[in-house]
Amino acid sequence: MRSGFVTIMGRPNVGKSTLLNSILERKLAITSNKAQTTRNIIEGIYNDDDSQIIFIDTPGIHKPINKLGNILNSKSYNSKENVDLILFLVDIEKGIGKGDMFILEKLKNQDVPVILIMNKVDRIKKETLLPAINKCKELMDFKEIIPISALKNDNVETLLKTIKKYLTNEERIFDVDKVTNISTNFYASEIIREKVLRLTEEEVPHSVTCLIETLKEQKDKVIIQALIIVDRESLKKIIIGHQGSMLKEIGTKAREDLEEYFGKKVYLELFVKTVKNWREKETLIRELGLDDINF
Ligand SMILES: Nc1nc2c(ncn2[C@@H]2O[C@H](COP(=O)(O)OP(=O)(O)OP(=O)(O)O)[C@@H](O)[C@H]2O)c(=O)[nH]1
Ligand SMILES: [Mg+2]
Repeated sequence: MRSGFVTIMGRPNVGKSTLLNSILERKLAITSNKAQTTRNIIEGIYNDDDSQIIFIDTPGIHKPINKLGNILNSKSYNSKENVDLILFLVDIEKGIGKGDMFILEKLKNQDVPVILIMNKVDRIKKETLLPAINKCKELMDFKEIIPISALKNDNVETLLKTIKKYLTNEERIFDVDKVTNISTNFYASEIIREKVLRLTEEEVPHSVTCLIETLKEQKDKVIIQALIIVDRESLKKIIIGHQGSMLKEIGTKAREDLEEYFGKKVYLELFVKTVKNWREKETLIRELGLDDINF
């Protein structure tokens, strides 16, 4: 029996959360084609007969342009403390760029072993793979270089097998029925945020926050009231859409996912609210008696 903590790091949008979901064979972390989808450290626990691996999905590391960006980056950097292994993900289609190199420099000066994962191999021509791997060998002393497609679940089994070699604990750390550190309320709010990110166009930035006001789980149904908070009146308009059409679609798509998660009928009511600034947002969250988990 082997167990341990493994952090998944990399630039935004390289597929970290997709990989976590693929390994766990369930949707735990939300994903979208927009950068900075993940804002919190999300732990997902993988169990099989001879191992337990606690995966830590982190926000993509990027050049911060605001307070939120700084917070996200520090959450990610801190995730490499006390882990057995770092999975450094890159997007093989885009290639290794300045942003990846910036993170690499930080990974060089520490003791935790690093595996380079070249994700999105489904997007490249086969014959370009080997030269790409050879080029990466020069960048750093990676313990291994593994090409995968997180989306198509390609080579993920091999990756798992490799990870197991680096686990240092000899007993399970958590009960086998524990899957994650995130709460039901947080998951529900994330699903709504995912639909906002996926359904709206580029003009909706990542300042969108979703909060659960009430979540009542009953025997045969779940009743949820949630708040979508934005910092501009124009964004509110986009999210509501023509005659409420966008908000309706966000609600329908979120409800479908939540029904699958709860395994019962979900009644979901969404409200959109504009706040003038960061401070007003924090006050509103406090008034509602909610955690600041989405920041
Ligand atoms: N074609 C292809 N697309 C992928 C693959 N893995 C992830 N994607 C897509 O890449 C986009 C970003 O994926 P995420 O998992 O949200 O990326 P992330 O690294 O968690 O991003 P942040 O949370 O913003 O740091 C999504 O649209 C995914 O569907 C892959 O193996 N192949
Ligand atoms: Mg993510």
